[in-house]
Amino acid sequence: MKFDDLDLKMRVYETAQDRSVLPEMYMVARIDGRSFTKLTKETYPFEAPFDQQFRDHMVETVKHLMTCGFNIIYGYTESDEISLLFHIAETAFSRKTRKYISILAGEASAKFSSLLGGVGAFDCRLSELPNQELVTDYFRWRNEDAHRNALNAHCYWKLRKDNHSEREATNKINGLSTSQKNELLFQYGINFNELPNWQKRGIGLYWHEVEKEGFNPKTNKATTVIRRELFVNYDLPMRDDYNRFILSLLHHNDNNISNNLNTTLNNTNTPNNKTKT
Ligand SMILES: Nc1nc2c(ncn2[C@@H]2O[C@H](COP(=O)(O)OP(=O)(O)O)[C@@H](O)[C@H]2O)c(=O)[nH]1
Ligand SMILES: [Mg+2]
Repeated sequence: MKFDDLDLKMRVYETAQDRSVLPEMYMVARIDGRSFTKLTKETYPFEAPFDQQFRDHMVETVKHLMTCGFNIIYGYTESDEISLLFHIAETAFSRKTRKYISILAGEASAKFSSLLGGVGAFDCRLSELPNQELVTDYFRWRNEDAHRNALNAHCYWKLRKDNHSEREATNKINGLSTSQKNELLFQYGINFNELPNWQKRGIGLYWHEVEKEGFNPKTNKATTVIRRELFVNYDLPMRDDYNRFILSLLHHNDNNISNNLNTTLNNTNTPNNKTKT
């Protein structure tokens, strides 16, 4: 069989199940560390419940994902997970879900492993959200998850360091209300409200436009240029203020939508069976 015929015959098996995210749907990817309970407690002795170096590895991984070829307007990390909000007019890979999921899991695993000096792998899933309210709900959900995790993790490790077994500590925490957990920490001399916000709310990354001094070789004169820089926010707002913060990011990026949307529609409708995908 000629190569071209064989190529045509076999490629269909790879691509028949391909699907793309519809235009005007918001895409949010969540990338999560695989078996990081073992990685952080057995393979590597990270400090519990929160380790600054582990946090910094996660932040660097988010930066890498936000600059590896996609148009991502917001990155968020808490615990061993990363959420990424794509620009609504993102057109990369004709919005094929398998490309986003496999590339982001691969890039995150590669970056994190190189920082760690060992193997740390991530999985990835994609939410397709039809409106801005659901996008703010998504990020509020992860923000609340960070808050609950932080309270539980601080309680758990205080008990463990106070001679409770894994089972005793877990059972004790499961039977407590939120205010009782706060009280438990208080008895160990910790005021939960005073713990660093990054532990309780997670960390957000987004683009800032900054003016930089440049040099124009044609005119031989100094000039100012506008550059995009990633800003890392370790003091995110919480509750309804956080929903409003996400909404403001979405509105800020709305300006370019109408222009870009035409491109989205054109690109997603272009059949490209022949091109290597
Ligand atoms: N020691 C330590 N562990 C962390 C830190 N951040 C996240 N983890 C752990 O990462 C794990 C994340 O939970 P999950 O994704 O549900 O578990 P997995 O399925 O084992 O990856 C939990 O066991 C957390 O305690 C940290 O800063 N220090
Ligand atoms: Mg995990």
